[in-house]
Amino acid sequence: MNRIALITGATSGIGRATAIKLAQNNFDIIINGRRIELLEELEQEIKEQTTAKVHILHFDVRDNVHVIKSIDSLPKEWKNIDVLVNNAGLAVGLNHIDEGDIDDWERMIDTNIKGLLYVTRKVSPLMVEKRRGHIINIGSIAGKETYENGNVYCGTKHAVDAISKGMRIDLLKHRIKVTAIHPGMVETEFSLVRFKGDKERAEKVYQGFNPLVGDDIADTILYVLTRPEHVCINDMIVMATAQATATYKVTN
Ligand code: NDP
Ligand code: 8X3
Repeated sequence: MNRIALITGATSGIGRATAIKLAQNNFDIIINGRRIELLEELEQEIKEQTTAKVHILHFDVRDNVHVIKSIDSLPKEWKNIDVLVNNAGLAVGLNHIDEGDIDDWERMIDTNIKGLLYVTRKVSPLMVEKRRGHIINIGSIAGKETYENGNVYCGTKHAVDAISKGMRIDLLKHRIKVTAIHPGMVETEFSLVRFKGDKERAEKVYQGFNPLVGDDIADTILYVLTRPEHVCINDMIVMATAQATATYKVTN
């Protein structure tokens, strides 16, 4: 029988690649994001390529009322969630702290910290009930190190790191695994969002550099999810070979 995985932020990048990877490897998939047309496209693609079942949950992780309603609306068989991938997240802006935009800060805090908490608060009791489950939080190298102009984004990802440790302790007695995966640079829509649609600036981030792609992280997630029942990978930093730290990388 297939396991069921709920992936937040599945319309693009790491989340999209993970949905496809898991669907190809004996998971039925609940996909989430705000762009409904991209969720429908992904559903179609997965159904054409695999035998996995797909269910769309269209909500904004920042809206707790909608998060609650969406999870409550799941048909009974889909409530049996085995895996939650808390992936939805973003960086907005890249400024010194004295020049930062408060709206950008709030979007990052609301999405990366509060959104992750809202979804976890609603899904984890379903796992506790059956004493089984695996939560994977997508942190970042920005949650392990802090770089110039990264201030609030780094803060949100440090919070994801700390919350992941707390979840692991609290959910231990229920035998629920918690894994935090911290990628270095991955070429996705991440920089386009960070630079508010400035394509040229976003492309420069990866110019001459050989970054990770979404599928590399999807592959890591599949590895983590296919360890024996008694093994939990707590924490992983995954970087491109061309990157050593948040700020130190080599170009071709
Ligand atoms: P993308 O921008 O390609 O994907 C982000 C996903 O998050 C999209 O599917 C987006 O969907 C979704 N999302 C954003 N805000 C919300 C929201 N409020 N509610 C629901 N879904 C939302 O970026 P990545 O794939 O790179 O990012 C995925 C995660 O990986 C993030 O948490 C990011 O911080 C982290 N990360 C990324 C790295 C990188 O270099 N790319 C490195 C380290 C970590 P939609 O717009 O349709 O809602
Ligand atoms: C994304 C990677 O280095 O831009 O989390 O913060 S970085």
